[in-house]
Amino acid sequence: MYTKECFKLTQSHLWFTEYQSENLSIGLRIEKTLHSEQTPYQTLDVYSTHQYGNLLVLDGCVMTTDKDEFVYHEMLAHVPMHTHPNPKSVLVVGGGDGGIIREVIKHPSVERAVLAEIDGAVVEASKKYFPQIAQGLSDPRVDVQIVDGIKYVEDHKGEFDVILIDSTDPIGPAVGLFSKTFYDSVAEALKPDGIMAAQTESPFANQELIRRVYSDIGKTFPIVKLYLASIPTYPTGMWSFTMGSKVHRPEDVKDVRVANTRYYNAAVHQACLALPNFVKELVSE
Ligand code: SPD
Repeated sequence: MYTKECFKLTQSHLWFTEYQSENLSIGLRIEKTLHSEQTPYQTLDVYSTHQYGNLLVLDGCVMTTDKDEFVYHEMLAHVPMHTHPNPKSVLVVGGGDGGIIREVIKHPSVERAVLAEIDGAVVEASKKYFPQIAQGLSDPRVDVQIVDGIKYVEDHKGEFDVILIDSTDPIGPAVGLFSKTFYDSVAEALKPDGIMAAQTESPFANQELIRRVYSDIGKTFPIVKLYLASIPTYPTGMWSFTMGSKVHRPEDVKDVRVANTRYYNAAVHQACLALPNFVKELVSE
């Protein structure tokens, strides 16, 4: 509840603010700065916060927090991973914190999970400050490649059952990960019944991007689906993911194959595909 005490805190304490537009920002009160560096690709900051545990920030944008990371990582991974009947070979593009990899290797069918992350500093910071997120990176099935994900995808044709794109926001180094050219090469890197999914920002804040990405993925894949989850520390709290599939349909999933999840379950799998009318309008041709 907002009280006079809260107001005093806003005036006299240390806050991290993500400026999401000229009219909107989100703030988290900081205990202390744990790490700050300029990597070859972006600024990287780690803070400890009062409300959400440790917070990873890239180029001024919230990437993940200890307290709500499970929603994003489970939803980007498990909806497409369950849509595929037997995912053995998986590629994660971006996602250097390791959260998506942690979820992918919960699937017993997975024999090989490659992480293609451009910025090794994200991997190192995650191992140090987010050990519960990075824990899967040392699994013997996981191959961590510090490479340009776009190039990696171009160079590996027909190899993967599932490709997950855990990008930063569509500015700077991530712009190419939201392009039709990239989705075409993702389709080529997938096997004949492969599936891709990407994080595609907020239906309140990024409508043009969602429209374009949905249409581009729909031109490349016969099946395209947008689905939603609630992520408190991301702009507006309502977040979208877009899946492209060559054969399998997310609606046809009957069983959940992983038990240790905090957000995802069989009912959430179906429910996340149900779109509010204003989101439906965004993706209707
Ligand atoms: N504005 C938030 C966009 C988040 C994208 N990726 C987050 C990385 C977490 N693994």
